[in-house]
Amino acid sequence: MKVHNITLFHVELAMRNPFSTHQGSLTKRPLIIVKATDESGNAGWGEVTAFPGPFYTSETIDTAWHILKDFLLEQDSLTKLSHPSEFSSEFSHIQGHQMAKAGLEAAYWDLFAKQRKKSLKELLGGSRSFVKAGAVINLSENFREKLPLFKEQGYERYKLKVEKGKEKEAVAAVKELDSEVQLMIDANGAYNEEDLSYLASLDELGLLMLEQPFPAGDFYLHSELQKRMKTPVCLDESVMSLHDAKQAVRLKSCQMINIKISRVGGLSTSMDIHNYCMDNDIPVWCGGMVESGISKAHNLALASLANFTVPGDLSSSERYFFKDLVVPPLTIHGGRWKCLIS
Ligand code: OSB
Ligand code: MG
Repeated sequence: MKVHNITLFHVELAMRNPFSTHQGSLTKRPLIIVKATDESGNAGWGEVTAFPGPFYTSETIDTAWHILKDFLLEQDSLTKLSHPSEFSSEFSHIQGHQMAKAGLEAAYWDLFAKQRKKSLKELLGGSRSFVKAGAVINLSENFREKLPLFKEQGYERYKLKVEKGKEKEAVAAVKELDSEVQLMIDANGAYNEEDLSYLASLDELGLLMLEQPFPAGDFYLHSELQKRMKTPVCLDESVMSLHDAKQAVRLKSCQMINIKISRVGGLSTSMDIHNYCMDNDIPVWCGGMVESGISKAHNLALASLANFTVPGDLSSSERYFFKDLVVPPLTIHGGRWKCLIS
């Protein structure tokens, strides 16, 4: 594929409210935007969604800038790829830094789609005509206030971040508001071995799934919990590669996987994980990174693949930001995404 020039931009989006997890908080959203151009006037866009601090994974926006500038953009082979799917093996000698890689790879995929005059969805082989949306209610928000608001917008699945140990009372309070609601909890790795029995007792809540109860890297504890629990365990931070996904599935550490393009190092690996999970009867869904419309468009293309059977963390831009980078801002209609993917 022809790539003439790559430009990086630092941008910062103002957030309506802080986004808080057990690991840390986000009060404004710095991003690196990657633009890849060819000589015929085509431009492909990507976005690096690392956070300002290393609370979710070890990368930050500043480490990503450094890796992009001083390593990835210095590679001679950058202009010699014939297809964006060659990107991850070509740069596998650069260890880790999945988000820096994913942002650059995204610009390649987008440019390639534009050169072929295809949508990204078509290029990836997506089969859905719409994508179902879920919403996340984070630790700095009040679900009593947010749930009715999001219900009105049609979100079909709710993910709660709940203060450690308060899951049962939180779910009881949500069910009082709405007994039918499809609910899951994301613990962002807040628990440890002593909590196995408590976590197993959360089966009584009938959750859609329990996301990342133990820290990343611990496939053993997740597998112990999944043995004792009917509720599907879902992995997020633990899966940074296809290899991690294979370990998780083989060790029975989970029954679902949250795929974030940036966390796993790009769209190609996301598709590999999707395919591996489909062959092994593990449903997947698309995670979010409090990101701009550029990533969101890529997320939607990915989430149109067949095994994305659970609504993802795919909310409208206005949910987090006053202004999106993409105009008009990306918005759900009746709880579903139709724009930009067909
Ligand atoms: O665990 O998925 C997570 C945001 C920051 C850190 C971790 C997570 C999240 C989200 C974002 O849940 C969800 C979204 O973008 O809507
Ligand atoms: Mg998560």
